[in-house]
Amino acid sequence: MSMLRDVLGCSAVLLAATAAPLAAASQLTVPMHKVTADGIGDEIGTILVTETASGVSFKVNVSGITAGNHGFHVHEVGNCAPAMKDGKVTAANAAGPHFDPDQKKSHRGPSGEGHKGDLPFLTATDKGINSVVNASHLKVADVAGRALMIHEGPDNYSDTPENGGGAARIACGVAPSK
Ligand SMILES: [Cu+2]
Repeated sequence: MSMLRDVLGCSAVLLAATAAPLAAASQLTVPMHKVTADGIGDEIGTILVTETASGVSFKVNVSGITAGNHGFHVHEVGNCAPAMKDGKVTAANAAGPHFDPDQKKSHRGPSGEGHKGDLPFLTATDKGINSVVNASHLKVADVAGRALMIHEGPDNYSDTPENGGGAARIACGVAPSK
């Protein structure tokens, strides 16, 4: 009997050890695509979203983006298709606004005080973007099933101009759901 208990005890420990990593999907790979009013275009790279001890890191590796700073956010809806905005078909507008579950209705950048989807802006060289940015106010679960968006313009982390000035949506990717 005591041997049986040992066997059962042992397998229970093994089960717990193998189940834990499966329960916490702590990394997502997001394929990024060019987006225009005509639709979703070529894949231009990926973003690796990883849960860390201090939030979430975004490892961005994309090409075909003009050199300079670009606004970068989590948008509400995991859909990169064009949709109507102010009477015009607009690139990736189906992704909706910045992820804002707490109804802050303010764009404040990565401080965590405004839209939860506000992230640090990205900087492209003439080779594209190859960098890592971190958001301490997020978990991977906040990103799952939503859209990651790169804008044409920079981001001054304020509401003036609207959404930090990023303007057009130029690259978009849907994060896998959990
Ligand atoms: Cu955005």
